[in-house]
Amino acid sequence: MSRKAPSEDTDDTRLEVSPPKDHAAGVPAVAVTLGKAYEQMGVRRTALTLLRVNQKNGFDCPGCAWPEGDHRHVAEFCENGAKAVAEEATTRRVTREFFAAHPVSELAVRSDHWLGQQGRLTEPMLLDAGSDHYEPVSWETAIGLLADELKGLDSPGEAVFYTSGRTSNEAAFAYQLFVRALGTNNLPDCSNMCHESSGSALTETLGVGKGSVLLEDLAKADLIFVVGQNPGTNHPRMLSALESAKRGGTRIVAVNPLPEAGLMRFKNPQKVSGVIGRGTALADRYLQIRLNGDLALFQALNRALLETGAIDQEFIDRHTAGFAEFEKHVHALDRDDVLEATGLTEEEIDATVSDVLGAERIIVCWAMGLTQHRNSVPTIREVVNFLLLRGNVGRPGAGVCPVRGHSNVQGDRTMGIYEKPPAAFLDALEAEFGFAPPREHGLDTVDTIRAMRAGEIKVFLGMGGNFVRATPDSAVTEAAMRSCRLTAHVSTKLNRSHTVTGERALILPTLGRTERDPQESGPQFVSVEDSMGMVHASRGRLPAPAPDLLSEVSIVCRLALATLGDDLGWAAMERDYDVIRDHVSRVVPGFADYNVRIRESGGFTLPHAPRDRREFPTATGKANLTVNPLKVLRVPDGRLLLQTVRSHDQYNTTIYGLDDRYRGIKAGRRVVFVNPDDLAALDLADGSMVDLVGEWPGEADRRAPGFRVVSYPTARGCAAAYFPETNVLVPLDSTAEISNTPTSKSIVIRLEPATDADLP
Ligand SMILES: Nc1nc2c(c(=O)[nH]1)N[C@H]1C(S)=C(S)[C@@H](COP(=O)(O)OP(=O)(O)OC[C@H]3O[C@@H](n4cnc5c(=O)[nH]c(N)nc54)[C@H](O)[C@@H]3O)O[C@H]1N2
Ligand SMILES: Nc1nc2c(c(=O)[nH]1)N[C@H]1C(S)=C(S)[C@@H](COP(=O)(O)OP(=O)(O)OC[C@H]3O[C@@H](n4cnc5c(=O)[nH]c(N)nc54)[C@H](O)[C@@H]3O)O[C@H]1N2
Ligand SMILES: [Mo]
Repeated sequence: MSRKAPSEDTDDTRLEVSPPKDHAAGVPAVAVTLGKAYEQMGVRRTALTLLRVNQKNGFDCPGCAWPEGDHRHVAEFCENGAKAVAEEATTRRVTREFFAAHPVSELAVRSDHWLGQQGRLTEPMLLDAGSDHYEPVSWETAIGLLADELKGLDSPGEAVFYTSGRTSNEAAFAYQLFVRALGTNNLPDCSNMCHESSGSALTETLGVGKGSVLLEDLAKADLIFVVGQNPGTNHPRMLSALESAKRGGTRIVAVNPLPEAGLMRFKNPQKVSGVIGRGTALADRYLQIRLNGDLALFQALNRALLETGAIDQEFIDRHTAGFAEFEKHVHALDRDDVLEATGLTEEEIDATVSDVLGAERIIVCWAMGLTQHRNSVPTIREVVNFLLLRGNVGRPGAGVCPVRGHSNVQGDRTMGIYEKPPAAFLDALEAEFGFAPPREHGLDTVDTIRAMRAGEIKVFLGMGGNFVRATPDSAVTEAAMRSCRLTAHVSTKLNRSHTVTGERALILPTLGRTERDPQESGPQFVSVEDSMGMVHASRGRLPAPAPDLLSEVSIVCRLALATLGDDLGWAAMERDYDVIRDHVSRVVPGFADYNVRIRESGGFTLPHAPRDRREFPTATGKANLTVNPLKVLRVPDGRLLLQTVRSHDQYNTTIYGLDDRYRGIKAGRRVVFVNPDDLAALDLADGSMVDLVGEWPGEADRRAPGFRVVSYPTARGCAAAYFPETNVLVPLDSTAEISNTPTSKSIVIRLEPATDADLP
């Protein structure tokens, strides 16, 4: 029954490069969607599955966290959402025979693409000490073994519990409860590598670490900034929202070193006009900023607003703190520094000021282009300053819009997946469950790797995700992971983290979003929170891909029971997820009557004090204007600043295919995009083969070998290449101030002639 997976890794010798596209979506996107889906699922299953994505009675798309509107199209899916679904609903299977045929030493050298293409994991597997093969074990054995390791620790802090952002609210709540009942806050998550900088900046300045706009606000805005984000690939449904906003007269400013196709022009595949017309020109203004130039840009806009007096003084007086210091600092901003940092001209900045002056209501959207730099937190604080100056927080059509990545990464945080839980959350947990949760902060993602490297971590458990591949400094991280006694992963698909293991390793296969989840009390559903604080139910319809799979909730509850006994009622939580939701309703603010409201069509919106009432639960009780010194990031002569991005054919470390259609790349991933003037200055030809060599003071160079140079219209001095192949170049200690997020978007590199172009 299995559709055949590719038998060999595709190498990059067939790589084709053509000019980048100037628009996104439209007919090719639909064709690609259906093609990918048929390839993985066949025709009948494709129809059954894709028609259920994001429908009110269906499952939440595992693609991204962009919200669903009220008027859903029959097929509210996008090309990349469909790829995410097809990847999960594939009919290919990884069985015990597969593991018997493929030793771990062989799997370890396969590509990420090949590993992911083998299909769904079907039964628990154990890699015993000294063995080169995973072997099947019963759930009881697997969970018992993990529980015994946890019980045998000298202290619970010797274990870490990672979460990726697909985990449902119910599973996440049970998971963090288990971890805290065990006695640690070691709950690193993918957010630490993603929007942590947004959370840090927004909590400090507005009092809530989440976005302050709802979907309907986009259409009400006069001006929307899309900064450091590639929605055509990573949040395609956002393009429909931007398109309809534009039809209502909203202007859009795109700020990006790359002229991303989706930002420039969009053909809506859900509309006839999108299929036959030229589509909508999205960005009214495109600012080709240098990497890391955003703090300078927003500070320059702020200075212009102060100078022209075009600020909302009443809002500032009533609702903000820190204006005097902020004003003084911004007046001293050096114009030359701004031009150097941004790479923009005075005219471009002045024209953007005019856009701002002409706009009553403004929204700023952003993603990884703002969050993964050393100064990301100050940069996002400056964006908040910009919005506060004209009272653009807490009224319709205005606000902050960090566009979240994983489909439930925001919900996981709300449920308590956080290594630095606020005291109020722990108090509520204590009141509900009657144990004293640990108060000491736990380890985030980067600190987890450091602790592993220091030999302080014995057990690693991953709730989804692909820890060794998503994290920075691959060589360092892999060695760190191997120092553990036991590494275990709750996963749907095979990935690199199953091959870089501790002394022993477990694979705990689990159900996905798209699948039915029957428990003793009947069929269960789960719930998720999108990027705009909407909570809604998700019901899978497909049968389990194998008889032996457990849900994430079941795995957590059984592990907790085996480790801690049943004082907290794990068996009841597993039997009926309503029991978990009842606990949540008493612990997490905004979830009163969870079980009733989650059953209402479309779910419910969580409260957000700044958005709803212009109340700011910060240390000062007001929205904080902040002082953010500009330090121009100067790269030494002959070096480039590299950003690591997603292609159109991947979901983080999951590689769907080897094309990046909008950027003109076919059949290969080892490419580095460089501005033609930089190529000339470096005396390098388009198409030549190079190694990317990373430089970090005081440490040996890091090398990613064998990349093809692609002459590309990116900003001067800046390069781009895909992750995870380039994670080897991101130094573990190169992290953002305050948020500790790896600086995946600013890495100093030089290009050297390839040492061995045949390397992987
Ligand atoms: N299909 C698909 N969808 C996804 C994902 C996926 O991998 N595939 N991943 C999901 C996840 S977890 C996340 S977090 C999101 C990620 O969504 P994005 O943030 O859109 O993803 P990236 O590919 O990292 O793109 C970063 C963008 O920021 C720009 N940029 C980089 N540095 C700077 C800078 O200094 N300034 C400015 N102004 N721009 C900059 C880059 O040119 C690029 O356009 O997408 C989510 N959705
Ligand atoms: N250089 C560089 N590194 C980066 C980034 C970057 O821009 N540049 N981006 C960072 C960002 S924004 C993020 S969010 C992280 C992502 O880090 P992760 O979330 O750790 O990585 P993913 O690739 O999304 O994880 C994919 C795996 O999740 C498992 N999985 C999929 N669905 C489910 C499910 O429903 N349940 C369970 N239990 N498992 C499931 C599958 O086994 C799959 O192999 O990577 C970060 N790393
Ligand atoms: Mo992310």
